[in-house]
Amino acid sequence: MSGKVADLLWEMLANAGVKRCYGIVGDALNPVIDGLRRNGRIEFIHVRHEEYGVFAAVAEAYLTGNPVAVCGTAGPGVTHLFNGLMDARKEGAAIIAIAGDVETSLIDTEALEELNPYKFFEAASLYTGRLVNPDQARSVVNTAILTAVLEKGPTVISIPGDVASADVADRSAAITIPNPAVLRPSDADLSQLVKMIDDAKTVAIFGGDGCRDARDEVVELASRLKAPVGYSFRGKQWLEHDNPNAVGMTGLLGYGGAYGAIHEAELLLLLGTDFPFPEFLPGHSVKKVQIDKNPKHIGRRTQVDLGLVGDIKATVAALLGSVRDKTNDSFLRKQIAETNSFHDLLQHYVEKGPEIKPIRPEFLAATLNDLASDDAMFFADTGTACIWMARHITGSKNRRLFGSFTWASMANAAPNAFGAQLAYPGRQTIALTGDGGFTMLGLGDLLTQVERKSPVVQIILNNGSLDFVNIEQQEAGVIPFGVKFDNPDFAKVAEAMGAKGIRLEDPGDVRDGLAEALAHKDGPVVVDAVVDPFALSLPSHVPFHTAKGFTMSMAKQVWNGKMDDVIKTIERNVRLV
Ligand SMILES: Cc1ncc(C[n+]2csc(CCOP(=O)(O)OP(=O)(O)O)c2C)c(N)n1
Repeated sequence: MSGKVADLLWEMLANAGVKRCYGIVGDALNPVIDGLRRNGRIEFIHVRHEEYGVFAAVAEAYLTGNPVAVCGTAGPGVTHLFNGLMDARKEGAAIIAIAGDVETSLIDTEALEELNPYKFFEAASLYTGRLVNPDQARSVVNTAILTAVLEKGPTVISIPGDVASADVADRSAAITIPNPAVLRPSDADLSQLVKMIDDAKTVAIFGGDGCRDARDEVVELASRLKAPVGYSFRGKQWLEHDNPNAVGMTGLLGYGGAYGAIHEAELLLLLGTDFPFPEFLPGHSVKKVQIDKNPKHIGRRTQVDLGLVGDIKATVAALLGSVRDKTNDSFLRKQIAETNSFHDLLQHYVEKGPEIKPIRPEFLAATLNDLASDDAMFFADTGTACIWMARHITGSKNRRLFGSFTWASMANAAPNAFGAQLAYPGRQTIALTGDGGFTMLGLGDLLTQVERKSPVVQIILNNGSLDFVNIEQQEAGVIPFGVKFDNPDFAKVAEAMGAKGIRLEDPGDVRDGLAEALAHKDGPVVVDAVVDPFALSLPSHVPFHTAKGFTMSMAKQVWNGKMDDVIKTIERNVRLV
């Protein structure tokens, strides 16, 4: 290794397991990028928008567990990273952002492209180090890497070009990343929990991403307690498949018996979840116990009767040795029956789908679910794609479902899928994108996928609107506004850009079109699916304000002469078709 700060930086990142750096070059970054080129161990992924690179990196980091680097040049290149870094923070992805900085002689002079990295990254970054002296390099890079990996989130190293190209005295690039410790609650807390479980006639479980490596333990606990298991979107992929006690999701995307299960149980166990919609969680009528390895999560979404700090795997394993099995399964059977009847309801537009034009998104998603491979990776844009993925894409041991579930940014799915495809070449990678989301960020970087011949399948829900907000506005009882726009034929656009384009307008073409897209291995595919913009989605449990909001919105639309839209919405959602 030659002896510049930039060399030490890349060598340490490579030693920490970083395989890729996504970003765009620029003059402030030149000495840094030159170091990356010299090093040769980390692949540089040139993207057309820095934010796209970060979303790709977030998916790579989340799925592989490895840290991933991103970079942007001083000022605007750096600000383009920001939304993606917020996503990394919320989704818990270990990202190290290399931010170009102005020369040290210009710091604090309001120089061209200067920004204060401490202030700017404060909301997103778990640690920000600014290298103003080569002697800081080893320590700052070490801290940035360890913080990102162990605290699972983004960190920033801000580097002025003159420091990057300066000689460094301490060249020790070895880096030691300790394995996380096993975290288990105290015996006294566990005994209290065992007593609460044994005393409760009925127990329900609601799990999140914290159950990622604890699936078997949670499923066994549920089986022994005859407890229905609901989950957040992040928990779905771990807790739904091969689990006879699974009862679906609650919240706006909700389906199945989850809402009833968690509201009607005597005791609710919240496992590894920071579920952000308190209005869908029960109040004081249900006793609640929350277990999470992050103590800050305890009780912040809803008041709990007992909070335990621990890994779900270790904690539930400890419980399994102590709790008494329950014998009465009538509560569980009731919630399963509820779940089954909701699944039947969901099947309506799936079964009718082949006859309904415009294409029903339920039918599109269910057909995709049917055709995709058992280890496919699915990514949903924030928007209605989340609803259809939550309800119609089933997980399996090897399938993965991911999105901007906690930050809820638009335009995440296509870049997420691109990053996943780079990490797992050849594995089926499917982005369900909104037309708003795809034109926000996915379109420009389709060129990146084309260049790399990445076989990413992006399925655009072409509904000519920001439909999720359209639904939200109706829920709130206001007249939909600012949500409609015109689209080109995305299949033709994709073809012009060098990708494969498939346009789906007729429901009869859906199955063959999707099968063709999934079979295409030579590069990216864009499926332009013209779907029903009037398809509504209501949660399995409709809160009073939501039902009232819809009625109000419909009434106001009638008064404002939008009778056509009202009729179409009603007609297309009350099974007249
Ligand atoms: C960057 C960003 N801007 C705005 C929003 C608010 N928002 C959430 S969903 C949504 C609509 C998404 O529309 P589209 O991508 O077309 O998907 P659809 O809901 O129509 O399926 C909007 C505007 C957001 N979450 N993120």
